[in-house]
Amino acid sequence: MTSPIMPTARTARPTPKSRQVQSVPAWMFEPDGEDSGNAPKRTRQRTIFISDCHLGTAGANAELLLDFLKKHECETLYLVGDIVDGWQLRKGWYWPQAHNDVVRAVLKMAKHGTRVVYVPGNHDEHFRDYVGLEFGGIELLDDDVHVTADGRRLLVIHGDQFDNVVLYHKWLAFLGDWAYVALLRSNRWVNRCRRMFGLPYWSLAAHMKKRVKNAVSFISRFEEVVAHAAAERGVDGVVCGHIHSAEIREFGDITYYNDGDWVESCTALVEDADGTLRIVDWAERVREETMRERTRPRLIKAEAVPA
Ligand SMILES: [Mn+2]
Repeated sequence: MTSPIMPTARTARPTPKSRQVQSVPAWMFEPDGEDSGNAPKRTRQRTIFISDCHLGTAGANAELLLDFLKKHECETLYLVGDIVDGWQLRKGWYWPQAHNDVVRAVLKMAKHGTRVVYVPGNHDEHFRDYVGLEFGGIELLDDDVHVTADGRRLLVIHGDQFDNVVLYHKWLAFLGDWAYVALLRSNRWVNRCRRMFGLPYWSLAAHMKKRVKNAVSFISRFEEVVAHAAAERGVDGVVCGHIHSAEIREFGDITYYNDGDWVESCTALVEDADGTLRIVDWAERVREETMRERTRPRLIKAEAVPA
C-alpha cells in the first residue's frame, strides 16, 4: 500500500509542461531526417550569413526569420552582428516567444552539425568580451575569414568598426535618430494593417531609405570604406551588415557583400555549392508566394466577399 504522504511518481510530475510545449513550433521536435513526412523541405546552402536581427526589440521580424531558418540548412551559419539588441534590452525587457524560437532554431542547427559563428556587432557588443569562447556550439569571434567553395577569401565583420570614418549618424541625418525610430514604428503599424487584410510584410523603412539622397550617398561611402579596409587585409572580399542595406558590389578587385537585416528588409546572403553568393530577400519571396496562392483558381466562398 502506498503512503499518502509520499508522492507517487505519477502525482509528483508537474503538469504545466504541456503549456510550454504548445508555444514552441512543432517542427522543433520533428526528426531532422528526410524521412520525416511533414517536415518542410529545406534548401541546402554551403553558407548562410545573417545580421541585424535586433532580437529584443519590437522591430525585429522574428517570425519571418524563423520561417527562413526552418526552410534552410547549411554547413556554416554566420551571425554577422546585432543579432540580439543588448542596448534595447537594458532599457526594458522585451522578449516574446518568437525571439526565443529564433535562438532555439540556431542552437538546434549548431547541435545538428552546422558550424555557427557569431561575430558580435555594436548592439550586441557585450558579447565581445567573450570572443574566442564557445557557447552551445556557437563560436564567438571578433571577425573571421571565410573561404568560399571557389577558393576566395572573404573577411566577415559586422561593420560598425568603420563608423568613425564614415560618421554613421550621418545616414540618419536626413531625419534624425528619433525620426528613424518613428519610421520603424510606422513600419510596424503599416504591417499590422497589412496583416489585418491578409497582406504579407512590406518594408516602409527600406522603401523610404532608397528614396532619400543623403541615405543613399552615406551607404555608398560606407561600402567604399569597408571595401578599402578589406583590400588592406589582403582578402578577396568582405561580408558585413550594420547599415541594413543588402548589396553585392565590386570595388576594383574587392567584392563587397552586405547581408542586409531583419528589421527593415528581411534579407540574408547565401553561398551556393559552387561558391556563388546571392542575396535572398525573404520578405519578397513570401510576398510572391502569397500572390501565387491568391491567383491560383479556386472556389469562391460567399462569406469571404467583403460587404
Ligand atoms: Mn550594427
